[in-house]
Amino acid sequence: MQSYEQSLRQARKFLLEHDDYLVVSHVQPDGDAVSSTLAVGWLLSCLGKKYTMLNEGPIPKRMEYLWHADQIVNLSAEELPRQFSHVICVDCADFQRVGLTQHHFASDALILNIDHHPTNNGYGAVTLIKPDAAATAEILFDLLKIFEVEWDIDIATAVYTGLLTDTGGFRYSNTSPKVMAAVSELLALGVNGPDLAETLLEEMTLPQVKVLNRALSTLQLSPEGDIAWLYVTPQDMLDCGAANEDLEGIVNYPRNIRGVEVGILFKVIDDQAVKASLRSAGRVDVAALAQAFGGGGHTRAAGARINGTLEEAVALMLEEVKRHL
Ligand SMILES: [Mn+2]
Repeated sequence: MQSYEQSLRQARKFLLEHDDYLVVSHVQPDGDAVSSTLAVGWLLSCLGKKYTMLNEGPIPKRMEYLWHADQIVNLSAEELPRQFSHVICVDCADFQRVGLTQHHFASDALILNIDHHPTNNGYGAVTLIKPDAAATAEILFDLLKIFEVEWDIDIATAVYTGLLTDTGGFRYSNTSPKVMAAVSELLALGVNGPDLAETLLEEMTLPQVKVLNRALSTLQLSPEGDIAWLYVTPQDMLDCGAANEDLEGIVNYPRNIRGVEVGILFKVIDDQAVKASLRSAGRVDVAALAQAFGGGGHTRAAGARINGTLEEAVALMLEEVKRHL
């Protein structure tokens, strides 16, 4: 088993040795996914390398302020008519998380896998995985440090964004002394912390408030009061004019209820599939729970896709949660 320092050096070598990279992250990218994609892009631009940043879908509007955010190719709107031999995957616990972007990987592509999910299965020719890192952005903070590049406000803001969002505003248990030391450095570079917190964590769109209202009206609790769940249907999304990113944070409401150990948001995809977002108060490892359904994530925050109707998905998931309680 190689050390973290060895992995950092191997990743460095991978980035120096080749050219014309494809940088991708997971479907429905969150703050860490977007900022990690951009941080790798920023580094490659400093190194004078050719690179293309790509995601299966659009990046959330609230992250449009980030350096070169508009240069991440959105596969649902644009075409990318070629394949790449060198790919960097950030914040993707398994290969399938990259979604449709994988059609642009050459069959013999060399992959650099940079991630912090404990459920990462180690795909790729080079792996840089640190399961106790608060965010993939924290790993990029370390990686950027071993290059001769001069940090500016753009890269500092990108790294800060990943740290801020994956720690829930520096509140979750992953907010380590290391995170705060990094944050201290980033603030000293001029990052506007309060502005970013407002944009990324506080501000809500009207569709977001409307869909939250809908979701809350579906709240249910187990008889013991230790599991709480809500759901959102495609019709709710349509009626509220909500996008996927508007669902972010809703799952915290059931979990925040006193006495609840596991909170779940079920998002109905169609009559054959349901997406479940899981949050744990600490006693249950929801990553293990999600893995039972082919999903993954972190001990306290995870997700999975369940085949079946809403009723079937709820029944299956509740049964699995009870087994873990
Ligand atoms: Mn992350």
